[in-house]
Amino acid sequence: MKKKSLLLLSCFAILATSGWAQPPSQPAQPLPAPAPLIQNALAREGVSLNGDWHFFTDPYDDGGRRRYFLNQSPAATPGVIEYDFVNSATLHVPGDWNTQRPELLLYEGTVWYEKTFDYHPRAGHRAFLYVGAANYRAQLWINGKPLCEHFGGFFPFNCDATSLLKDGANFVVAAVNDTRRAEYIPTLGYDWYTYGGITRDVRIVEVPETYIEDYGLTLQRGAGNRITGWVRLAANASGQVAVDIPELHVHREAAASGGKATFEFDAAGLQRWSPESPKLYDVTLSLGDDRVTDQIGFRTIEVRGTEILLNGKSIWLRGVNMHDEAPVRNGRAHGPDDARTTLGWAKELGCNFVRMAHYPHDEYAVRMADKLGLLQWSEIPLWQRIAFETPGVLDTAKRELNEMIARDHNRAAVIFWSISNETPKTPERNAFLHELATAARALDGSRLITSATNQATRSGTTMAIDDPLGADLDVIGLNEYVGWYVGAPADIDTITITNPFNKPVIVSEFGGDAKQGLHGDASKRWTEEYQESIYQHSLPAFRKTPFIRGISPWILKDFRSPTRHLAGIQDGFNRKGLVSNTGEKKKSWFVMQKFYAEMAREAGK
Ligand code: GCB
Repeated sequence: MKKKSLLLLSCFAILATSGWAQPPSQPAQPLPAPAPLIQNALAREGVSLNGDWHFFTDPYDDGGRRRYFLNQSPAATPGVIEYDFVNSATLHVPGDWNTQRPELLLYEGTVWYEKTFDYHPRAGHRAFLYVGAANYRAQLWINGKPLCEHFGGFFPFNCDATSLLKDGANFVVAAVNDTRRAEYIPTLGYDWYTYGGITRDVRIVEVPETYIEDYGLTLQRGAGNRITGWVRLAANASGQVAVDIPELHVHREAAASGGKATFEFDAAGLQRWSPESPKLYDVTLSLGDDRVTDQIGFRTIEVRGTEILLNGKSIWLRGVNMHDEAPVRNGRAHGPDDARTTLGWAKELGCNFVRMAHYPHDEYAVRMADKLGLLQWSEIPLWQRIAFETPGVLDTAKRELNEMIARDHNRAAVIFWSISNETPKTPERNAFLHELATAARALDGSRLITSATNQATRSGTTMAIDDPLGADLDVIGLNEYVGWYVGAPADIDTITITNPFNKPVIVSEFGGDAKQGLHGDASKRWTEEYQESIYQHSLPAFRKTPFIRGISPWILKDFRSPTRHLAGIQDGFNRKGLVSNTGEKKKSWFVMQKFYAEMAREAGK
């Protein structure tokens, strides 16, 4: 062989061992799926892994091949190791990466995280790694061994780490990738920010070998106090299960066989949950050594013709939309303080209802809504242009629906499961959403199924809701933007909204942008006065339409959106908030507040 080609060959060999000559690839073996979700995981025994995690970015997705999950030390490992978690910078978990470091604001791709922690396995217990949410794809390893992977940015998951954890120092490595993809839900584009990272709590959750995986308690529709319930044990185990509600002097036992026990009892003296009196009871479920206590409210929700009945009585929903962004501070919300502030604004506005758009919010917010008495709309992120025809997408939607309901099905505040927002009425979409609505109803028949549609046909002074999806829903959400995307604010004065379904309608969105502090003539877009006039014209129109049984303006607070570029006005924010992103109230806030005070007075609330 010639000298020159020998040299080339040896160069190639060096490159090959250092990794450069191979194409990047993910780990060869897909990681296992998570275990079934442990209900109320945050109330279980365990160890928090919140705090600082080391990280670095991996824009070329090279880390699987380079085996970053081994967390090797460059000093202590022979050969060339070109990463070093210990000396890398840190990100706080929970938290999106975008707003923690300026250089990550626009980063989209993979970030590798690592945390070393002390752990002492408990005899006779299983240990699960619980992640409240990681956007979008999360792959996890413990002590260099594969743990699991999860897809979907707004859902909790837990993976059985019992056999991987050891006594003493352990480490967990996570590769989180937030790249948008056509077949994901949400898909390639949407009007909110793709906050990447581990955005909710991480914890080791400990349960006995035989444990309660999930449970549900529901007040039966009707006038009585009959509660039905069920408990599911992991791995289809058998055992004697008990439910206790001390305040109601309830103690019931049931035998679980094949993993499931059911019970039914009358709760004499039960005080029903309502926005005016959001009563929660301590409910304890037990099975041998396993014991979990939850705070649960009891209420019924149903429809009768075009009315929504809460505890058998007609209710008009004084709502507001919100994204799961922190109040005042930038980035994703997290924890009870953020929830108290944001939902406190909704209370101050006079709301009895919030639409948590467009994906399941932080569990602390949902639990806070339970405490504060705010009825709630929960939604999967099936937003606008979803790849309805692509194989696998329906399974993804069903999985997300399942995971949303799995986490929150004991929250009294949640009355609506929403399956979609603003999708075009193609035959593929109609069939897809029909199946999804059926799946939602099968998962939870005690709540109402809804969706927000923008399919309405204008002709002359009529706006007709025109969407076959209505047939699959209990309550129809109508996104109506007269005065902003459609016509002028005063147009609504002469419009009659028609509804071909004998079902309640909620105006799930309406409003327009205003830059807080920008004042001018009410005919001038982007001013507080223009936004105010949309509200002034819209509210009487909604109020006089009998089948409209609630409204939720878009939106409580300005939020970050990468599609909003208007310099000096939007600057990267959707400005349809009633308050600015820094919490200042706009004129339309006061219009809404006054209207809700009137509606509450009228309802005697
Ligand atoms: C909509 C969408 C919502 C948007 C809003 C807007 O119809 O449902 O996600 O943010 O309009 O401001 O355009």
